[in-house]
This record gives sequence, C-alpha cells and structure tokens, in this order.
Amino acid sequence: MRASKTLVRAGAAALLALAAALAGPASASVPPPSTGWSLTWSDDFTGSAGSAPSGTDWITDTGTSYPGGPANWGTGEVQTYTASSTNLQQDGGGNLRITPVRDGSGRWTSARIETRRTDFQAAAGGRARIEARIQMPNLTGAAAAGYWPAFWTLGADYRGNYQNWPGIGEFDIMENVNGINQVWGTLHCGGNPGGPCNETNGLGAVHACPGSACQGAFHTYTFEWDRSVSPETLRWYVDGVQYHAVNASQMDATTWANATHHGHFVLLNVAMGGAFPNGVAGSGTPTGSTASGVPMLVDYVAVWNSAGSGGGGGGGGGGTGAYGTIQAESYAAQSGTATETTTDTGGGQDVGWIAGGDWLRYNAVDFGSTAAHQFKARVASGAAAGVSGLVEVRLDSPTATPVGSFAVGSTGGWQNWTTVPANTAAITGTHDVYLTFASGQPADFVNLNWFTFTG
Ligand SMILES: [Ca+2]
Repeated sequence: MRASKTLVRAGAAALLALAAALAGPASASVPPPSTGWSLTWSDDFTGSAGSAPSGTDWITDTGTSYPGGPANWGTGEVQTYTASSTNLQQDGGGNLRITPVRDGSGRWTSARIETRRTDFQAAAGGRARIEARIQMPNLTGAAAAGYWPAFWTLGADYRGNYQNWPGIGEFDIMENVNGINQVWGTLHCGGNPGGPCNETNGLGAVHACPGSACQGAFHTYTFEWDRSVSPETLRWYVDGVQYHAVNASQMDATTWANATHHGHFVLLNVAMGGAFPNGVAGSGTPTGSTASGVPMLVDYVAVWNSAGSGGGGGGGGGGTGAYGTIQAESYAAQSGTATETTTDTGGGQDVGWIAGGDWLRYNAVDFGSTAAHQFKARVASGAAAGVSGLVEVRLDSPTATPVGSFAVGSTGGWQNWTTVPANTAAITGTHDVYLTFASGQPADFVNLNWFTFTG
C-alpha cells in the first residue's frame, strides 16, 4: 500500500521529534551534585559566540607537540593545533566547538585544550566523578575517516615533563575514531610497551551509545574514580550505563598508585589521523574523502567529589593548625584563582592567577590560646614592573578589617619563591582564615605556595 506524501511527512516529523527527545536538549546546565557529592570544578561554556574558552580555566595547546615533548603529540596524529576561533570557540548557545579544518593544501588544523588545574582526584577513602556532555562530530563512513575526538585526563606530573607517559596515568573517558558508533574508555598506566596496562593499547572497553548514535546526539560520558571501596576501582559510563571497570587488584600496588593516587588534569581535543584511527581503519587516515569542518560539541565538563576532600577543596574538614604549614591549595573556597604544579622545594601545587579582589578561605584554623603575632607566606611573582599588590589576612569574613598584610611585586618569576613575614594582630581561638588580595592594577601579581603563623 502506498502512503500519501502528507502522511509520510507527518511520520518523519514525529520521528524527528522523537529523535530530538531522545537526544536531549542542544545545551544543558551542569547537573546538581548527587546526594553526598559536591561540585569541585566545572565549565558550562556559556561564553559569547566566537569567544575562546576561559583562559583562567584552560590552557590552549598549539602546534604539533609540547615543548620538548614527542612529535605529533606522541600518537602520529597529523593536524596542527591552533587557538584560532576557526578551530576553537564557544558557540553562544552553551557549547564549546572544536572543529578540524583542512586547508586548500590538504593540511589539517584543529584544537586541544587542557585544564590549568592539575589536582582533580579522589582523596584517600573518597570518590571523584569527571563528566562531560558531548556530541561527537556528526559524521560516519568515509567522511569520518581519521576523526578522533577525545575527553580524557593525564596525571599532573606529565605537565612540564612530557616523557613520563604512561606511568603517570591516563584516563580516556571518551574516545572515538572514524565515526563509528562506539565510545572507547581506557586506562593507561605502567611501562610502555606492555606492562600491566598492555601498552600501547591500555586496558579498555567499548560500548555503543544508548538510544542514538554517538555522532548524532549529545551523550554524557562519566568516569568514576572510587577510593572508598577495596580494591579501589575506576568505572566508565555512557548516559549512566556502566560499560568498563578496572580495579587495583589487576596490577601491582606501585603501578596503581603511580597512575591514580594523585591529581590529574582534563583534556578535550579532536585529533586527525594517527595510530588509533589508522589501526581501526586498517589504513592511513584522514583520506581525500574525509569531510572538513565538522565540530565536536562540548556542553559542559564537571568534576565532583564525595567523602574525602579531593580536588581543591581540601581544607574543608576543619581543625587545621595555625602553626603548621598550610598549603595554599588546601583552601575550602576561593575566588578568581587557579592551582598549578609548583617547582618550589617540596613540589606539589601552588595557587596562581591571583589578582586584586581574589580570595582564598581556610576553614576552622586553630590558633590555640597563646596568641600568634606573625604570618609568613611563600610567594612568587613574575609581575611586570610597576605591578604589585597586598597579601592580606582576615578572620571570619572576606570583608573584615585585615589583621596583617604585606606588599609583594616581582620576585623575578612565577616560580621564583621567597618567604615573606608580616606582623599580625594577636590572634587566638579558631577562625576561618581568609587571604585576600588587593592591587591597584588588574593584572595577576602573586602566586602562593603555603603559609603559616608564628607566635
Ligand atoms: Ca553548556
């Protein structure tokens, strides 16, 4: 029987509406934390159309390698990463777009960004969840050959070293090649080649996207890092469906700890060509049939933590002693700053990107009954000549009168550390300590590694 054109159209419209309902909205907000969880960091990509992602949150990688790192980003991928809005921009509708483009000479450009923060982690006994809502480049078949979108993490120590992969750990939360309707989730660890993670393959699994193809709709890709169970376990989900897990009993304790017992940073990119798409295709990619200019859309990226501080929220437990070393990055709350790996004695993290108006809060710092009269802070500054500011200590409110402060300008570099003392009013008892920052110029003027109080 022959259906009328009208009925066919009505049926198609209903199917499209159903597909849209299954795919969900084109842009969603970061979901609220589950019970017992709190948001550690997120980016909803709500910037104006054509704008770059936030430079406070993200580093934009450019070129074909890290400085001194392996060529072609270590994977054989062929594109050059740029910071151009052609390759990297927010769309004004709540999404980030990463778009590979081929020029008239056949050369590919694309984009890759990574979080400045390198401290996303599950604390001992705690859990972390790293999630993004993504629509993969909407291509299949020959037109998709060589497309390699990815949402993933690397261990903090990779940044600045670039030779210690895969021992520092890599969590591939979403990878896809050649427009196939599958998500790949993988742990990389240990030595290369071989080792407990069977490098260079890693310990991975694949799963088709539920309901609609990975390329045709947004899906939620979630990695759960669980140190509250024994053995500690990593889990991978698409749209809430778990499809992969790796646990600590699958390898020796040292390899596991080296890959998972520290902070990671998050990356988003679309590569073109390289070992993974070539291996799946069984031949070189991209090809002359590959389509140019089809973006990966990222609606949001979020990191949550549960039970155990993790992330940058480490100071929240209370009972911090005023006379011990208080790590700057252990703040319970902050405004305007970001953490980074420090090369100061002792390593770890510092808090940077501090400008006037920014602040850090440390909950329930215990000064005891004998008064503190001095404050010492470990600071570094690569500020330009003429740029300086004040590091101030306030108690229990970011707008209380400062109980002490000191001025700081350039120390000769953002990792050129010096310890600066300042007198304070007599402080006893337990207080939420705020470090507040003031400056006559808008530029960042100081990095902070740690601080302490003395009598
Ligand atoms: Ca968004």
